[in-house]
Amino acid sequence: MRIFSGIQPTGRKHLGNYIGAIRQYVDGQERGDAIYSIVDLHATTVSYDPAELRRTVLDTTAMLLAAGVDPERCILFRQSDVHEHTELCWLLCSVTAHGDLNRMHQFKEKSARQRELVSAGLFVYPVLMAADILAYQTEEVPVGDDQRQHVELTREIARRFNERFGETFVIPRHRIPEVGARIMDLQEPTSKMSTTAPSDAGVILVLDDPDTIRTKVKRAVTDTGREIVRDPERKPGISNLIEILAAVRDVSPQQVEAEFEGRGYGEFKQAVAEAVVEYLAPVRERYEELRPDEAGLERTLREGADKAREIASATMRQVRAAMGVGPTP
Ligand code: ATP
Ligand code: LTN
Repeated sequence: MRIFSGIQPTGRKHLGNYIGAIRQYVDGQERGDAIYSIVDLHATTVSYDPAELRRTVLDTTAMLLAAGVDPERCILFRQSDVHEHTELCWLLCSVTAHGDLNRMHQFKEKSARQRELVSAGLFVYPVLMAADILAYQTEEVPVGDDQRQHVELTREIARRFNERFGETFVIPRHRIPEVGARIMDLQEPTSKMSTTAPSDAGVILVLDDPDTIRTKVKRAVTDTGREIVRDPERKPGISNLIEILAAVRDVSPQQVEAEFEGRGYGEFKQAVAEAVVEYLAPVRERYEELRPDEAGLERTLREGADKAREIASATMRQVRAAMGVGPTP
């Protein structure tokens, strides 16, 4: 089974990214033929600093390796190293409805946040994501819940292409985890934990040191009442902590509720904090070892890109032939 996912380059990956996506990448290596891309071209759709972008690609590469993504068992590469993605993005624009792009939640949110320029790239962002996925004839896309709509659009683009130009693309499906698909901000548990949150207080970074994690969990907003039960409407704060503990321990939220029945918020938070500290510590340690070797990280990305290009270029030959683009094959 072909698995593909993309992740934006930042030096600030958080617990939501880790639980919702990164750890599914590691599992994917067991279940199929997995391809993961650090999507630097997506990062250029909002204001950014070029030198920092180069660095954050390496930060994210080291983070994925530290989490257990293994270039011997998957393909790991930088999106911009495989030019097929940009070409396919353009070609897919011809079967993408402007109205569909207009409905994308992420575009609405991100465009509202831009201070200087809402770029056309930000609008076309989901088409580039569709190109990433379809270039590899992907069957399964591991992502967090916030990417559901983008994967749905990718399916629509693939269907429309196949209808218009003949059977070319596999129709992919998302793989969204049952527990931890939408980890919420600890300070504002009605918004998802995000790199771009106004404050770091509610965001647990994978690279936070143990004491910072403890402080953030201790100060997490809780709800009125004393029961430790999941009720995202009435008790978003406690529900989020239940979800985090369940995900980190790999048990169901019901098991967490049962374990903490009759116990207080203080004790519960302490258990959550210690579980998260223990969960992230080995990743942080491996990251510190791996990140300084920039030449090694670049080599990993280059080797990954060579393998990815082979697959993507085969798809592009089919796409060009089907669309009547370029010389007669
Ligand atoms: P952020 O909002 O933090 O910037 P993002 O979605 O814009 O995240 P990525 O870093 O590329 O950018 O996300 C990587 C993966 O993490 C995606 O599959 C996304 O669905 C998932 N993800 C992001 N936030 C959360 C969250 N709070 N809970 C679970 N999964 C998440
Ligand atoms: N849009 C995604 C990142 C992303 C992606 C992809 C995810 C780019 N290309 C292909 C899965 C498959 C995000 O914002 N997290």
